[in-house]
Amino acid sequence: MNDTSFAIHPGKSRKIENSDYQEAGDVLAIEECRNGLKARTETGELRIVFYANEIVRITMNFFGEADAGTSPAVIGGLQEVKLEHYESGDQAEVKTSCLTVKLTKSPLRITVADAEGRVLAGENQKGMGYKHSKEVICFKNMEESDQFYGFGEKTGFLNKRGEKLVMWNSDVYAPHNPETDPLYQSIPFFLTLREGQAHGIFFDNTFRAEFDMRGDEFYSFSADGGQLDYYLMAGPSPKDVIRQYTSLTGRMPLPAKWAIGYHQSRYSYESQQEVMELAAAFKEKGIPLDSIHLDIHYMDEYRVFTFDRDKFPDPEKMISDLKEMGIHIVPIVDPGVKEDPEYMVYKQGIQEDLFCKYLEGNVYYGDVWPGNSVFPDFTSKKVRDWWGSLHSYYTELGIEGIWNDMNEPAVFNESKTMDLKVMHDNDGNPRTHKELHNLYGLLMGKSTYEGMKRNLKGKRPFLLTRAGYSGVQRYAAVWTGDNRSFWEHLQMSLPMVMNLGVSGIPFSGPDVGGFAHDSNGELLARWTQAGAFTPFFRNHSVLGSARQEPWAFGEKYEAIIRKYIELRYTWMPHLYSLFAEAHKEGTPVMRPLFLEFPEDEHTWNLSDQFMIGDNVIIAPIMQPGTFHRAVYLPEGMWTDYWTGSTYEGKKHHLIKAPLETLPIFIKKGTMAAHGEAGAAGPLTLHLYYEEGSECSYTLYEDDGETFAYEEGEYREICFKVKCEEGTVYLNSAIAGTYEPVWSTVQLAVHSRENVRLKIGSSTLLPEKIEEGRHYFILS
Ligand code: MIG
Repeated sequence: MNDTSFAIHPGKSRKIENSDYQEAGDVLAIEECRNGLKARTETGELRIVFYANEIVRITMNFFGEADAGTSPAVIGGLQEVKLEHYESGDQAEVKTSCLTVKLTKSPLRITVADAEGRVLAGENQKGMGYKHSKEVICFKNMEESDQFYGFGEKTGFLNKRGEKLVMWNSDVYAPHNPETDPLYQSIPFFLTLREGQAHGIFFDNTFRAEFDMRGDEFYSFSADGGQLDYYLMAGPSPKDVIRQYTSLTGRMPLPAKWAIGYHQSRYSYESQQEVMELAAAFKEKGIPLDSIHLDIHYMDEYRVFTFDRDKFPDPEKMISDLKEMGIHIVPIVDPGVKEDPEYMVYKQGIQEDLFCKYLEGNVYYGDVWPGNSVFPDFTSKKVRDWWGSLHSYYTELGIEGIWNDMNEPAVFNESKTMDLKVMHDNDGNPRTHKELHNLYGLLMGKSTYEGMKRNLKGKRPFLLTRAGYSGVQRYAAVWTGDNRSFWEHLQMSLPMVMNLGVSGIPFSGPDVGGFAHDSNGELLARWTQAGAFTPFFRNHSVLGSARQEPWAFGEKYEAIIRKYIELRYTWMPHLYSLFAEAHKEGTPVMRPLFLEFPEDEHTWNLSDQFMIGDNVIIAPIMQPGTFHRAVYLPEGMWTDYWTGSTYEGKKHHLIKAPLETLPIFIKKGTMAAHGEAGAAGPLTLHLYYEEGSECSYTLYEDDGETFAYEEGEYREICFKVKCEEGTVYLNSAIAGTYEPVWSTVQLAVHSRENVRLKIGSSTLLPEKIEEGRHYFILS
């Protein structure tokens, strides 16, 4: 693993880039097609098709007709658009109300501009072309002020300007360094922020792909094969770009509420007794817990869809006893199926021809946990349906959540994955593993999620996945794989999860406490503080490492860890409302500050703070022995969540944060809803009073476990608030038929001065005033 100096021997010359680069030939003829234009070039075809006024798809096939088909990432179809089209001499132009695409015919160049004529993607000296008659590449001008975000799951800082990013789903146990790339997910999408405005590019090519953002004049994206096929999204705000990108690739379903609570995992809890003792310990210590994950040891010799009956004699009882304690079991399911003619899954799959195989017909075998194994061919609907239905094994035991691991797919061999020559069925349109590798995790997720959903008859499944491609958000939450119990990995997890959010995946998080290496009390306490606000919140660690349950490092740390797990539940109504927003708009729950303050350059590479929604800033401590940190607060006035002190925005502040304190700031003149763990306790709307301010706040609630919300059984309350002369004017609009189970709904106005509440024509005085909070009962 460790290189010696030989790696930089002067005799090892650098490969000469672009030596055999061929540009696309000139445009010979242009004709109109549905929602756009088709251009015949010397050797191939270019298609420019508007999916919406703000989204244009550009497809170039250098060697033949452009294929209008898409990868399974894309589910959004063509919307009606009003197009204008001009052509004169060497120039052609096609435009909607939001985007203009200009073509120069000789040499072929494409310039995309917005309605104001601002060039979003220009091509000067270089356009697009190919290498070695198969690799495709496209160059775009880079502007001095361009900042780049997204690209899915990447190490390093938030802003990817100056980086090269590779898309090839890879099982990387170690290391996860700033230069470690690629990891498990491939999300070939990025957002460019330029002087406060944003646009996006989604390069829908499933081959191994590369984004090179290192230059000053150009950036490029390329792939080892296929067409040059990309979508440009006009923005103009960063949130608009994410909305547009997720209109193409889909949004997350509403999560089961238990799935956004606290998860406890370990590689592995090895017996039924150990699991029951673990659950009892949480109860006894009064630490809220929603789920326990079962890693590979629960199975009978790593056969998926089995339990080891010696160690887990009665899984059904275990699961129902846990359910009574409010705890869900989430078992791991890997794609590798053990070669064993007496094992039903293997036998059926072989008999019905459901596993990945070579063109010649022989099944592909690879070594994973169960030894010699076969791999379901998820590119076939028949296989997806079969695999999905196998999950009745779990649902009949009362299981509602599944954890997919090793689905890059990972194989224990030198290439770390399946033979690239394997020919996937791809629903009758066979393609090599080389082409479809990056889709394996996505399609396993689709199969699993849809199968679980069928089997659960109206309940929301939870799926956690390691690998994925664009669109994975429709099926699964993502955890960021095998990190280590390093402070550096806590630091790295923030920009990683923020960029996943920008990339359309709002439900993700790292292994809290760190997976490999030994954690310690201080690290686990600080990581749990940050984890309380990452969308997916699971403590997980590797076999042989120091135990990492909340109490593992003694009472001092246990108390702090408990406090922050509880805080997660206090904030649940706010978080759940944000998940509802992610479901509807694609906007991430955990946000980089630039999403809300795109014009503020202090936010452009701010990697150690994040926002929850549009008004809460979290600034975790991520170094040992550190009890102060600098916090940047953007425009506005901000309240310290713990002390109530006010801080001025557009400034850096030195904030005190002893071990029990996670710095949290709430923008004045805004709201946040709090509840209580588990019980149907009071719902408290906190309003941080600011004289002269106006705000709106959308609270979303439903049963948290079924799809009844699709039938209107939800409650959405849109509050409108004005703070004027010591009076809070409150208006609310209600939608949906669900009756929430909150015992009461109260408003807590945080204000040093006396306040009154006005709803319509009635004026209310506070029921009580405590620590600067003025409480009003609303219902
Ligand atoms: O090669 O199932 O990332 O979370 O505990 C290791 C055992 C396989 C890798 C996952 C990790 C999990 C582990 N798995």
